[in-house]
Amino acid sequence: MSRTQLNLIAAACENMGIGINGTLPWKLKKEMAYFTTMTTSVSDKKKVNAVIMGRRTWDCIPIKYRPLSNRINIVLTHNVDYVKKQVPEGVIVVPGLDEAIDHIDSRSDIESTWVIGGSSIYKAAMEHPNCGKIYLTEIQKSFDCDTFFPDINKQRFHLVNEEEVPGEKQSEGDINYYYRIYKRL
Ligand code: FOL
Repeated sequence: MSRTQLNLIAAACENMGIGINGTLPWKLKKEMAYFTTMTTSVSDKKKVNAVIMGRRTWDCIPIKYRPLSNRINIVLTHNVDYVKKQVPEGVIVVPGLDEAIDHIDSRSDIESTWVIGGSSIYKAAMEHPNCGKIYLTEIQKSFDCDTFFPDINKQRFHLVNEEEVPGEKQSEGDINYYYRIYKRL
């Protein structure tokens, strides 16, 4: 029996866009700091968190920031042998979500697991029995996007108010957003 719970984290705009031309459509410094804090924070100082991402999301992270520091980086690709040669030592390369979960289950030093995109990985994670919560930043503006966050099935996921994230409207420049959490029923 797998003990790994998948938490999704994403920022999406009004049209549910999450990316354009292999990058983020916006530059939101505090929102990115929230991503870093949420994916890095542990309650047991002896442990670390894991981040699971698709190969294109790996490519979208600036070279100076990858692998994402203080987190176990797991990259999903159908081309494991090729991608393994392209990423630094220590990065885990696996063909799918189930293999990523098996890897995490096999070790005792991982506290929580964050699925950080993109579209197809979010969709697979949302449909996976191990899916727990979705941490979605809802940006109150439309951006030109070519990749989108998959539909959240509101029958299976409901909006919750958790103490762990600020509930009030956030603002950076002329952009407003909210930190939302959806929990699986
Ligand atoms: N979730 C949320 N809430 N916001 C995001 O921007 C986001 N982005 C991704 C996945 N989930 C998200 C995927 N894209 C970095 C860059 C792109 C990216 C994810 C992470 C990155 O470079 N992160 C660094 C900090 C960079 C900085 O401070 O500018 C890190 O250490 O986390």
